[in-house]
Amino acid sequence: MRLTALSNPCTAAAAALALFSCAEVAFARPSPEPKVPSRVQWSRNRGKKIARTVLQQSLEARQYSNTTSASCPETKATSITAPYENIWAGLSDGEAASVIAWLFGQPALNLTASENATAWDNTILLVELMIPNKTDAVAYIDSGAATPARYARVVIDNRATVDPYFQDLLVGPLPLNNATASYQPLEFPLTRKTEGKVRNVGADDDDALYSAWLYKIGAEMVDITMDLWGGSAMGADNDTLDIWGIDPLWQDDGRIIRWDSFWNTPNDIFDAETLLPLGLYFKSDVTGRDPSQWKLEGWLYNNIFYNTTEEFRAAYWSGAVEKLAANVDGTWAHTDQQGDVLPSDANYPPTTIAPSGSRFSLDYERKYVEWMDYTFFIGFSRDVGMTLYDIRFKGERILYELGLQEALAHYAGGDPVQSGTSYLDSYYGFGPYAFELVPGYDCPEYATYLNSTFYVDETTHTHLNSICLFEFTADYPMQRHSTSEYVANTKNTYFSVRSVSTVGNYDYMFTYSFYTDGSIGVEVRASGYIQSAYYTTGSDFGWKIQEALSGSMHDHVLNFKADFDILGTANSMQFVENVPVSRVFPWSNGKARNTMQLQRSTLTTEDEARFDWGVNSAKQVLVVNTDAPNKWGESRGYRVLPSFGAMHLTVKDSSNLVNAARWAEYDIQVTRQHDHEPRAAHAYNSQDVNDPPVDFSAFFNGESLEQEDLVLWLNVGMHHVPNTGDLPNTVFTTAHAGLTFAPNNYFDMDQSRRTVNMVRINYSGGSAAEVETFGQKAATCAVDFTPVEYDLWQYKGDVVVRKFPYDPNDPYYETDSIV
Ligand SMILES: *[C@@H]1O[C@H](CO)[C@@H](O)[C@H](O)[C@H]1NC(C)=O
Ligand SMILES: *[C@@H]1O[C@H](CO)[C@@H](O)[C@H](O)[C@H]1NC(C)=O
Ligand SMILES: *[C@@H]1O[C@H](CO)[C@@H](O)[C@H](O)[C@H]1NC(C)=O
Ligand SMILES: *[C@@H]1O[C@H](CO)[C@@H](O)[C@H](O)[C@H]1NC(C)=O
Ligand SMILES: *[C@@H]1O[C@H](CO)[C@@H](O)[C@H](O)[C@H]1NC(C)=O
Ligand SMILES: *[C@@H]1O[C@H](CO)[C@@H](O)[C@H](O)[C@H]1NC(C)=O
Ligand SMILES: *[C@@H]1O[C@H](CO)[C@@H](O)[C@H](O)[C@H]1NC(C)=O
Ligand SMILES: *[C@@H]1O[C@H](CO)[C@@H](O)[C@H](O)[C@H]1NC(C)=O
Ligand SMILES: *[C@@H]1O[C@H](CO)[C@@H](O)[C@H](O)[C@H]1NC(C)=O
Ligand SMILES: [Cu+2]
Repeated sequence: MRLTALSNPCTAAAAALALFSCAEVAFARPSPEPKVPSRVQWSRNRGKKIARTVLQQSLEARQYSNTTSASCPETKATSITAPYENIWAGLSDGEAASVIAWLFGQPALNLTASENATAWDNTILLVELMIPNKTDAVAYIDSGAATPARYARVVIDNRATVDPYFQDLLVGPLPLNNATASYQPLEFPLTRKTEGKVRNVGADDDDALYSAWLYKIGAEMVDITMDLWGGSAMGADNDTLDIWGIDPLWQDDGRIIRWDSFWNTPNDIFDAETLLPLGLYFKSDVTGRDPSQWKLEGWLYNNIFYNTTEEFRAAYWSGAVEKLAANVDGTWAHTDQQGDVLPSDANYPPTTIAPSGSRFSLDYERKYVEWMDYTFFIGFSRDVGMTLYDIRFKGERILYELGLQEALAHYAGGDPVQSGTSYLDSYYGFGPYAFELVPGYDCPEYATYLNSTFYVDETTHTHLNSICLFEFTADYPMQRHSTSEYVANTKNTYFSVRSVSTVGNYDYMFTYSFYTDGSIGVEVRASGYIQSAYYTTGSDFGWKIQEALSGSMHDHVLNFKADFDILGTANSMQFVENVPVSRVFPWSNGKARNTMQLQRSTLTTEDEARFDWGVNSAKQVLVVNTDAPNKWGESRGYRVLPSFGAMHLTVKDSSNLVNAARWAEYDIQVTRQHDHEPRAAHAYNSQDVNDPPVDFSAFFNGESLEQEDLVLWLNVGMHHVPNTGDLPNTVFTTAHAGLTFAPNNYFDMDQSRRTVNMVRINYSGGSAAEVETFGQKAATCAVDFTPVEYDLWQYKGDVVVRKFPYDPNDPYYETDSIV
């Protein structure tokens, strides 16, 4: 539906200045009624919420503009063909289906299809592409060797046993054929050599943990929960309370210990549960798979510990227990507009457009991007979501790989649940929660979108439009200079690729940006609901943000792998530090002058390769190729620097994590690249924190780092102490961290001089004498501005294709999220 223009802000003068015609500006408004899917089922599964649309809907393409006259060109990227295959792109539908069918044909795996499996059956948890070794990939890319052999990485959830475990398998080569196909333990990427196996301490989480334990305890306590909060948590349809607790579980002395607490549940669509703790905690020993052997080890309320349920109940009904206020859902926890509308805010705000259409190219299928002097490929995996590969500038590789490794949210608190929480989010995965983006909000409306795909329960799910790519012109120029005779100024137009993963309560936005000066940015922003604490232990662990609520302090630490290849793989790390000195110069009359100078050093081995940025931002960290001097004899390289929020974990030797997140201990860590050290962490490190599948500290074994293939493991994050401004949600403005990689003597001069989107204006005596625009073209299209709300009716959620039995022609919609 299209309504008439409400106003036309374009004047002739504005049009001339903006270099595009404002001949037509059309405004549309949202359709009045929401389109509700025919039938929506809500169910809980593995702590996940599932919204499933049962009826088949057609997969019509996203429709953007609905133009009525000569409009601006298509803003989607121009389609091109990548120079070589995307060897990181993932399995095709057919490959995934063939691997699943083949695995079900292996009697030794004793597999049960997920839809029929109980907690005592073996199932397939993951089937995805095994990322090829760099050695093979580089031989293919650079030397024309054959494409690396394709294998599937498979994770089996072995639960048909009293000692359940996950196992990583390598299956291949692809395409599978009965004569050559095999599976083997996938052990080489792990530091722990136990055939890719790690125990599963959550094997009964979906089932027995609730039915035979937590709900049973909730039922035993129902007299008290009804009295305190008028609700129950016992698996009943009318429960208004929930029970959950620490992650990872305590793993001391061979025991598996949980601490859980009661939470109020929201009474509407808003996901506010993590804002509604109720302050009652209980401890249980859940070692082993027989719930009849599990033991309740005590209750905690108002900082008083009770050894048994009887003891707590007796104290409670004797009136000895002070009844504390409850945290209850309300508009304070809702993100919809509230409060007085801001002045003029009902008018549409400024927005950006792409009047010349797309200025970049994409191989949509291979996920290969060309923008200005840059090219790169996009890969996508369950554990970490989007990863960029073979990032080049003017054909020279800068980075072989750039991507997230793990994200930690380490809480602390006076209660055992906050104190025991240290989420290692790749356990849940960034891929499965990289939801569809919202055009005009998450990314400019003119962005180009790609889908991403992940495996779950013998299906592949596709997040539609979950990666966006767009150019953006910054609100500040790349360069400027004024004199009394001229002013010179250059636009700062950059290119970004972005995805957002909502892992439970938190939304992480990941953005990689490319600038015309040759610099590359990595940014993370966090929004969504905080996980809060019941306010009983005072101010040591957070601000009081509601009557009974503490903004629970926590560190977010996110690790990125940056595998630099500066003019080849042989690279070195140099430091150049500004240091204060007292120095005598030939011209200083024998007197020392208090000044400063540069102190240069080189990182020689992995023994010194775990460090922090240092005080006063005085130290420059450079990745250089000392065999590749520029024409002045300086080594060409890139500087690595924090742009915001460089940090490491505050907690030392975390009781929660032990060896599971050694990568979080320093700001920056450098290793020699090895095919057997592809990732700093493993999705199941939380399952055995003392002896995790990947103990990052084992990567450091004294190897030389001079003119070797180097990998930088870089931490950014936030020391997050949520305050009232985090209610109802944390905002992206301050929950923000990032890194910049900037050319350092890499080029002979600033590369941004190549753009024509610059101007020089000579002036004198009150008038301009020359306006030099370097051959820029004026855009003269009609701006057909269709506000984003109209198109948002195209939002769909995930598309699912069943793989076993393989049913490629009957996709359906289903979207999962974590509670
Ligand atoms: C798009 O434009 C066409 C032709 O002008 C019109 O028939 C149609 O109703 C418009 N669609 C929407 C959704 O506005
Ligand atoms: C699940 O079990 C049912 C009933 O035995 C069977 O018909 C179905 O094929 C099974 N599903 C799969 C994917 O094997
Ligand atoms: C195979 O799994 C079933 C459960 O699906 C289990 O009962 C049986 O013991 C397992 N067989 C072997 C040999 O482990
Ligand atoms: C491979 O083996 C399976 C199971 O034995 C059989 O069903 C299939 O037809 C075989 N495929 C080929 C190509 O021989
Ligand atoms: C749930 O329903 C049962 C049975 O109707 C009732 O006894 C109980 O009080 C209800 N619980 C809550 C929390 O309303
Ligand atoms: C609770 O257990 C602790 C440690 O076992 C013990 O010292 C204490 O006396 C017990 N308290 C009560 C009230 O039984
Ligand atoms: C995303 O998936 C949808 C549905 O399968 C498809 O129509 C669309 O072309 C895909 N988009 C891209 C960019 O491949
Ligand atoms: C990849 O590298 C690892 C470690 O060096 C090696 O064990 C493995 O065989 C390699 N994979 C392939 C397909 O060559
Ligand atoms: C403008 O300034 C540039 C740089 O000084 C000079 O080369 C050019 O001749 C000037 N043009 C005019 C019209 O004065
Ligand atoms: Cu936070």
